[in-house]
Amino acid sequence: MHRALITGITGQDGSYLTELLLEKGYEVHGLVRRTSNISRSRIDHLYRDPNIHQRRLFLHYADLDDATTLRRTLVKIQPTELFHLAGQSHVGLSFEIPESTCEMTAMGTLRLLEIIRDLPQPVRFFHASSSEIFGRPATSPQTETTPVEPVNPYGCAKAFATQMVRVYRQSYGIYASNGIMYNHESPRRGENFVTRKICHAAAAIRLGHQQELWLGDLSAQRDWGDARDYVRGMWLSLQPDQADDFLFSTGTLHSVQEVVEIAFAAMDLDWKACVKRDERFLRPAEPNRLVGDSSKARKTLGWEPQTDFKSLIVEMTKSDCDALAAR
Ligand code: NDP
Ligand code: GDR
Repeated sequence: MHRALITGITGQDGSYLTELLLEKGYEVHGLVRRTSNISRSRIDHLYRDPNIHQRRLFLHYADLDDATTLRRTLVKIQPTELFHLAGQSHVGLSFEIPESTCEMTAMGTLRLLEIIRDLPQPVRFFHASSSEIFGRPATSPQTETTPVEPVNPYGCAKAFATQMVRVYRQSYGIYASNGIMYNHESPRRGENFVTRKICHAAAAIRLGHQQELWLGDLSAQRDWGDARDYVRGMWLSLQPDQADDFLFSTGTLHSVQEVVEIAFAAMDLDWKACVKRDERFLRPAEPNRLVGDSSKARKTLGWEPQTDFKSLIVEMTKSDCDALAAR
């Protein structure tokens, strides 16, 4: 019996990973934190399905800074695989709230590793690391061995967590793997990440709900992939006999302006008439040329991204348009 525990189950990746694991016959447990709003829109369709919720999908309250509850939950569930995806995931915001970002993303990961170290039964641990650990790398594309040099609080927290996963693997023989993930998007992406912000705005402008879109640096570039490809990579990362680190990327850079051009064209709009620059969305430091070489994951795990950049942005824009039109 495969039993998975997912931290961050209500997030973009957590929701797709849950669907993938249920398809594969897993019993899935997810950690959720208490919030004033109980709507968990990305997993509501699973939660409302009586054949799934409380039969094959179970939710448990726990916050990443509550070691006692984390320990109790892990001891009770006895998962065979633990996917650790929870954390403050917005890079720009990490400049505003560096302490809580590090508390959750860095210390939260260490807390889980410490609990796993004491568990009587073995569990395979996956950590969602990030290309942000590389910051402004001297070489492009990056690989699993590129030196770590983060340029923002989020990247520092992920770098700490990534290295701790390696330390626990090497020192205690724990099965703990890092997936070094480059940007990945979907119609379920949070609305304050740039791709979703643009796709949502293009749809809202088309439908007359909004007139303008305010953005920061249009020339910023990222290696953008599809979240559904990347959660498959997360699962694949825990299948080899030995734990290891794997980098997941498409290997291609695109600019924020290209996202704008594709999304606005999908809605038959002239982006130059609608997009304005807003200094508030500029960051104190930007990473440089974050583009990954995922040869190791492709060769060792047989991982292959299946969606191209343009189709992804068009899908996201149309999905927002349909959702807005249905309101
Ligand atoms: P999201 O922001 O969509 O989801 C984050 C999840 O973490 C949510 O379920 C959130 O819960 C939960 N969470 C946040 N803080 C806490 C806390 N204190 N205690 C318990 N749960 C908490 O992120 P993604 O799904 O996009 O990303 C998943 C992981 O992968 C993150 O760690 C992210 O940093 C990392 N990553 C993502 C990449 C991407 O491009 N998407 C690329 C590289 C790494 P709630 O719903 O209550 O807010
Ligand atoms: P990123 O994603 O910081 O790469 O982190 P985001 O979509 O926030 O920014 C990408 C690039 O777009 C520029 N940008 C803007 N960004 C936002 N959010 N809003 C704007 O208005 C805007 N205008 C321009 C940014 O400056 C940046 O250069 C994501 C997250 O999922 C992390 O959790 C993950 O680790 C990394 O990807 C890999």
